[in-house]
Amino acid sequence: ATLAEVPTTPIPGMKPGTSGLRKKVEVWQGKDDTANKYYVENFIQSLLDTAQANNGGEMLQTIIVAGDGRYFNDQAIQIICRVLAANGVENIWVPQGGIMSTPAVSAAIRTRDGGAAQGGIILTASHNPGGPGEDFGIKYNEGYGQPAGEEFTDALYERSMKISSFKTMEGSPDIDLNAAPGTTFSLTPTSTVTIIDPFAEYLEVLKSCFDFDAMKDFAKRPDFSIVFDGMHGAGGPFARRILVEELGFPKESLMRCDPRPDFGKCHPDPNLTYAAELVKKMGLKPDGSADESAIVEDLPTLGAANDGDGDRNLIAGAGCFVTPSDSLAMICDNWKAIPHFARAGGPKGVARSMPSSAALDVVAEALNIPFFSTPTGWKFFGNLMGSKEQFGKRDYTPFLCGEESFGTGSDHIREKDGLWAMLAWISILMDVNKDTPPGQPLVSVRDVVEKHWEKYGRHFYCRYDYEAVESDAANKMMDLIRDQFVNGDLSTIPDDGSGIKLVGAEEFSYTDPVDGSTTSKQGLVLSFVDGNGEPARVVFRLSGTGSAGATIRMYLERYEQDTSKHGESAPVALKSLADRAIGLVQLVELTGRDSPSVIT
Ligand code: VG1
Ligand code: CO
Repeated sequence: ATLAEVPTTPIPGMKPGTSGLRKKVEVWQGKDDTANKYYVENFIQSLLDTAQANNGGEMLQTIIVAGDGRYFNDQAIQIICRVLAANGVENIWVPQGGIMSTPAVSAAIRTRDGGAAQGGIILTASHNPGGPGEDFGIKYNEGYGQPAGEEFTDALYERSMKISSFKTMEGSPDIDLNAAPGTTFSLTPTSTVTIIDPFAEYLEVLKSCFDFDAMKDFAKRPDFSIVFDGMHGAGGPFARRILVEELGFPKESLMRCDPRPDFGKCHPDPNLTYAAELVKKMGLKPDGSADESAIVEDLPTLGAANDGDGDRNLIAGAGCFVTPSDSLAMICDNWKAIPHFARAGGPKGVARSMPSSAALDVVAEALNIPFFSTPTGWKFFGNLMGSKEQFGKRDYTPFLCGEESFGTGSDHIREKDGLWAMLAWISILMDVNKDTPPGQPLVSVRDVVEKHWEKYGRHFYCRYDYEAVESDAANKMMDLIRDQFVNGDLSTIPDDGSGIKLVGAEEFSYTDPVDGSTTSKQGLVLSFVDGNGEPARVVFRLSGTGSAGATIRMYLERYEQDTSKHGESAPVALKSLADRAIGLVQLVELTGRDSPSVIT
């Protein structure tokens, strides 16, 4: 093999979005356009140049390269290893099989034996479908395991527009991704690829969060059962390793836990629409309400699903879907059930993304915990969790955070963590059942949820997604909201007879309390008062994870104190608010869409 410096030209459009750069797989393969021949090489060289500049001009010594197993995963790993080696990266860690969930990569960057890595290159388009014609993506995590922030990704993009060559090892044979952990391959006299065990560090950090021995005992109860849907993504093998091999749940508890390059032709997004089979198994109708014909005693006690890269979670109990915003609030309120929090006397900081519901806010207030509302995307939680570790400032750990988009996690790593959320719920069930004798019915997920609403009130919540909208039309709608509501006069808006009144409008921007950086245009927030005088809110945002066209997200939320009304299904309870907002922003007129692609 020879080290080569290959001339190339900048490829436009390499601007990472909410979470990495996502494009159609043919773009990455360079198949769609001859100008894209070296797409992966260009991107990785730009990434390395940026990381090197950030590292005081020194090339990073240790980098982990892993993916969620989607189509093109294995070839991309080979290409990337050659570019890393040619650039002088000394240690390259690749998991056996090439597959690792995003949370597991974050754990390995932080804590791997023999010196933490300085970065991780994660090959994933997360919840987007995979396979020919579908998406592939790459994201970069820095030395504390956290997703690279906007300063980094902006610099990467700048670099990609100037690049004139990349380095690679020509004629270097492929490494054997299936070799045993510990196997090494020398790509140059100074660069080595080491195959690593994908599970080791992740399992350790989970053990530091939860009481595995107690969970093992609880798993033996004949009246407690779980089901886990891996959606053929990277989370599956981790579920097998942890739920079955460590905790002793029967292997029949797992569904779709074998990773497949095309996710079995499914959309690996754990929501009510795409996890339909699990939703049905949990005795739920597609809108998340209980299916009255299901026999509760026959249903699993707890069900969960992960997305393609294992960082998202859907949580459901028998006949009870838990919205992600509620789940976050309930984990917070039940902090005593989770050893990681209990050891410290509770979380020292909590956060949610702005579009997530205010369910967490009221718990944080009751418990008197510092609370933050951040822009969408996990990178914004990173600074808060690393406040002490990275910046030497006030410590907010143990930290709890989450997003309405089925993301939940803590400071045990720097990513959201699908399996962590499931273990958190197992821990909650263990705690509320510590006095339930064998033979007596268990306190259920539904009981926990209803009691929580009784205590704090219910924040009805759901999200409408309008996928593949024409970009111009989507932008026009956002501009209309800015002109007419954020900058306009709300007192002149005519009533529509619904009793729902628009009382405020703003565009969300964020100043990071740790490093002072600001991020603007993070969502348009419409505040309402409903017919009963209770607050309601609708947020509009454009997605930053798509690979074509625009996706409009409309987030709906309404607070209800009255316990007798808590039983209603969320989409029904929010229908008139949705109609009011859609009318105000002229969504149908501007986009031509009279219904959303997905409601979750
Ligand atoms: C979406 C979600 C956001 C999440 C991001 C990455 O972003 O809304 O909350 O952090 O996906 O999740 P957007 O910009 O499309 O709304 V993952 O699991 O796809 O990395
Ligand atoms: Co994901």
